[in-house]
Amino acid sequence: MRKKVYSKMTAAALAAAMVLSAAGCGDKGGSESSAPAGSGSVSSGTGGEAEESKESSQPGQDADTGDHEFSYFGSIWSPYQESTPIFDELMERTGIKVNFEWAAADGMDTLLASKVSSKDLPDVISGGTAGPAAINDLISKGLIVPITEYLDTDLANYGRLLTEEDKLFLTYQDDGEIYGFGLVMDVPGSFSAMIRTDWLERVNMEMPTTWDEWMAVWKAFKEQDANGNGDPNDEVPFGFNYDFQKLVLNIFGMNSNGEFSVADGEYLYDPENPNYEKYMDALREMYQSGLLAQEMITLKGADFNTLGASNRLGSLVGYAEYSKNYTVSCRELDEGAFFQSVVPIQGPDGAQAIPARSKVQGSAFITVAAVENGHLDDILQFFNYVYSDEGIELTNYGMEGEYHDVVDGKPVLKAPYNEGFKTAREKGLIPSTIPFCFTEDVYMQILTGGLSYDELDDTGKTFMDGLTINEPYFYTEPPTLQTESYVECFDLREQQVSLRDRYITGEISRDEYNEGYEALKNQGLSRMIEDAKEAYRKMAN
Ligand SMILES: [Ca+2]
Ligand SMILES: [Ca+2]
Repeated sequence: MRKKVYSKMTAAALAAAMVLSAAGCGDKGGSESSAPAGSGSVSSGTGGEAEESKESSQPGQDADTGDHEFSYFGSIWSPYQESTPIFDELMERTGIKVNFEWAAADGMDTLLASKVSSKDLPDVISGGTAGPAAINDLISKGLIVPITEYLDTDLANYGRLLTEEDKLFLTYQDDGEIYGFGLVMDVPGSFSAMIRTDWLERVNMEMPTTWDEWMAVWKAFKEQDANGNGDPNDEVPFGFNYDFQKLVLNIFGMNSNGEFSVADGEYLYDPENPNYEKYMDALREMYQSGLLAQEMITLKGADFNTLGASNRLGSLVGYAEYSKNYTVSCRELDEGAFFQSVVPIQGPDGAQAIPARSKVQGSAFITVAAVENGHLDDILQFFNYVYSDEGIELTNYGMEGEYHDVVDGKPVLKAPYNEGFKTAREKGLIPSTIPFCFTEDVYMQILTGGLSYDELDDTGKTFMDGLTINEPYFYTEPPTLQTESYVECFDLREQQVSLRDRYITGEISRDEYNEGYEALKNQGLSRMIEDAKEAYRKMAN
């Protein structure tokens, strides 16, 4: 489908069709929209006329002309606060009141579903770090307002931060529109490989660089008592979070997002990649030789952190900050413990890459209720300010004198705001619960507590190394293209993963994997693979 022409007028018309008619008052048509004062709310589906304005109108304020406000329903998590001096200052400066309603991340989806079913849509919905689970459904129902045209106009301060590639990443496949906006974080460093240098010393080996050298080191960790606790069999030579398969796929030449990579200009499902066999075979060999954790398939989230802190893991690829966190934890068991961040593991064919952190996230969405409530302009104006130079300074550095001083023309955070991300966030800085632009400069100020690299201790240095040494090896993850068949093939994709895992752990043979995979392709994966290629060609043209 071609790009929709979707002006504010058509958005209003759509809102009337989708929301008003559902609420049982759509047949008033033009007269309703020309005289909406005091009756703008459609939040009450069953209550009488008298109750209809209770939510959107403040006493004494005109719902359509005088008030500048909107409702914001968002996910919140520790250590973020529901109200902060930064939010207050944003509202003060823009003259727009944001009526926040927060939901704990695990209750968000249920609450949102109940709002949708009771036709009580908030003006803005935010899933926090990503869109809420139901967002694609809401978009397909026409309940979300595309922001594509505003990127050059009312939301130009956001638009200016996006490259064409970023826009591609945010585009909804079905209609070519951009709906979500959110965190912009231009800090590419995020993941790193790391290795216990104290283990290397104990097994008397040098820092590995080639694939063969890494394999030799892992075998030494396996065979010897590398952690020095008297038990030669409790070491896990290499680990990775099961959910971050991309961090291993790239060792074998697939610059993947975990499922797809772009190979020779074509968007390719990883199991179709000629390198995929090599990846599966290498992991199978490593698994069977005990170089990988035998509980590999369940190693994610907190379980992975437990392993990292257990003094049993010799090397890994994961978030750069693990090098600091795991070193600190392991030192409670072994004071010589040290995870040194290193450049990416070089694969058997010489591939050496690591994904950069995604720069943009589409996590917040404007609903058709905002248009109906007359709040669209306020929303665009508010967030356009958040992404302006002044707004970026405010959300990152707070108010001058209180949160930061200006030194040599540059904002410099004061203590305690520069002492850690948790403190900064608790006090309202870098508020990831709303869309904003997180600057690399403030990230580094908080990371280092205002110290220079040389002033950091070794745990700070290894973390910083993990963020900086990988720069020559970064690749941009391809987007996940939500084609119709991609969504429909959820179960088939899961079955492919299960086949892969059973091959790696030695439960099935190569022939059995191939047979199973062919069957999945016949059941629908083939179509998904072709649709994905086609969607990418269209998008990249
Ligand atoms: Ca061992
Ligand atoms: Ca041991």
